Amino acid sequence: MKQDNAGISGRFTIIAISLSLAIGIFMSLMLLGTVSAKSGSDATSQLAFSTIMAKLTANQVLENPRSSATQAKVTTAPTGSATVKVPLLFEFTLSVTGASVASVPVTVLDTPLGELGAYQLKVSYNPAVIRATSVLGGASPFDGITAFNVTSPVTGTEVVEWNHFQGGSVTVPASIDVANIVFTAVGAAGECSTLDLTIVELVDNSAVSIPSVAEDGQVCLLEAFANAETSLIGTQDGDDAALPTGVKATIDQIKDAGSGDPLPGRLIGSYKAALTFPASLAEATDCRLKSPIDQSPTNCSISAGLVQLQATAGVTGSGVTAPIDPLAFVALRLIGANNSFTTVNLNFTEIKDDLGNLMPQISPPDTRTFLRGDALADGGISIGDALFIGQHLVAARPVGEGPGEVNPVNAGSVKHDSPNDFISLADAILIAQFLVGNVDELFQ
Ligand SMILES: [Ca+2]
Ligand SMILES: [Ca+2]
Repeated sequence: MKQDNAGISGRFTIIAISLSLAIGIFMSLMLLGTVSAKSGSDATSQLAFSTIMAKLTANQVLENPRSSATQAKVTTAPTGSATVKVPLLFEFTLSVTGASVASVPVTVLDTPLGELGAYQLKVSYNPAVIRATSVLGGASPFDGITAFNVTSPVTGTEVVEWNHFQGGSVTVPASIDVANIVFTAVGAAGECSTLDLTIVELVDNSAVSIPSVAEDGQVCLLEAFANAETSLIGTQDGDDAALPTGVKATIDQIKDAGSGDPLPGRLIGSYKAALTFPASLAEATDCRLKSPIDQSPTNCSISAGLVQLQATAGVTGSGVTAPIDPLAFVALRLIGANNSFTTVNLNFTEIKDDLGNLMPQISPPDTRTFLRGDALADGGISIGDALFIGQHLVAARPVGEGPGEVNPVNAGSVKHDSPNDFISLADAILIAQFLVGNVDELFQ
């Protein structure tokens, strides 16, 4: 360009020469800077240039879409760009016994030409939720780490930083786990910590920096998987002066699903259940949800052979610990003959903790079998059944399901009362009348 303009006026030539010199100097600086950056020189004069390069890299990062494989393929940079990531959401299930420990993988994707010579990474997190205790290797040739350190540069934040280099020049696959950060849970279930990943260095087999993008993630602490031990029990409703007879549902204990260990602190937030029985042999006459799990949305509806139960402990995030006895009471009347065994089932279709985690019922359904008139629950009708009722009425014999106790449903259902059945002398008298043939097996 300078030669082409040599024949034109001297004034213009001077301008042209000046312009060329300026461009030349700028290009030289660019070249020097590139080489210096790659060689890792520490010259102070290159700091400004490094800043420019950093900005360029940052721009490349912005143009390189995160977490989109389809769009990533559009990248036209001849050298390509690698991605280093931690899981977008790592669910950390808390253990019941001992420390809760989990390994979170760190993955490098799409290194140009499969070259990954060495790296140094750091991840910051919330130490009130998780603490890094070590960093383990990933896949070969990055199946170990060289050095790691945990620091707390800012209050409320902890940083684990580590590095590793491979011994040779082995190429790596398009996706390789280069490390596993071992975290111990210190927070409570439901708490989360971001995993803020920073790529300190990522170099190829010639120690040349690889353009790269970091993808952050998150760790959330989850309650241990739990099951609910529940029961269905024949009883009288202690909240009613008339003491109607029926069955109660209870949640007795929450247990770790794996170990079976009790989880006494686990909160129960809500439940849904169904009580079922043959409509020809029994009917429900009342349904009552019991405090403290009696809040909306509720259901305590009665239909033929079915009572639906549903309630919550209150607002989302609240709950109560087991045992919950009673959860609900259903006044139950036997309507069949005194030779027809009546089986009642309680199925919890849903039990949730305060965080909404499901806690399935252990060995559903809970079952009880009743026989109308069999007050002492020995499987048949005899004068002993009338005796038991008589003794109960003078407070000499308790109501219950144990030996020597008066079965409330079997006893109360002999003579039907209104609106709900209860145990009275009329029940005992009807049994006696049946035994001498005054009434039939339906006590009519
Ligand atoms: Ca009996
Ligand atoms: Ca009765």
